[in-house]
Amino acid sequence: MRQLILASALAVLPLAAAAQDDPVSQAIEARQSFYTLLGANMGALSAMAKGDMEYDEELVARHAANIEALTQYFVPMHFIEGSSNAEAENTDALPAIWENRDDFEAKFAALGEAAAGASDAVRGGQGNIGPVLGQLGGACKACHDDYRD
Ligand code: ASC
Repeated sequence: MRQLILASALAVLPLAAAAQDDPVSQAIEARQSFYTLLGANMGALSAMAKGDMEYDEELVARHAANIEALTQYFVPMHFIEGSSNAEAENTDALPAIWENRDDFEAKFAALGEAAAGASDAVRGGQGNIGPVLGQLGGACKACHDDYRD
């Protein structure tokens, strides 16, 4: 019985490995990891803007700097052929991305532009975070409205 269980477990290993090695799954994981990082830093800005977290100038500036750095990363290259939510599991990426590639990439570039200077802009007091969040959130939303399910 033990051998049987072990044999069965070993038999499914290649399947699990195949799923992880699949370029579509890898691309989806990569881009979602990127948005997780972006969201973690946005969340910290948001918590400080709302007063759920005490205003800490150095900490908020570091989070904003992370957002500036992350938005220079070219995440559109992880939106590979075959990885829309019409073709793949576990993704909200709409096929419209592949039909409007230039606009999708322009909207991502606009997020980078919205983030530029954020690490300085959030300094000087809690009240300075809100406008930065608004600018960033607007760029997030512009892309989500058209390209995320
Ligand atoms: C965020 C976050 C988003 C955007 C979006 C803006 O903080 O996690 O996805 O802003 O809500 O509309």
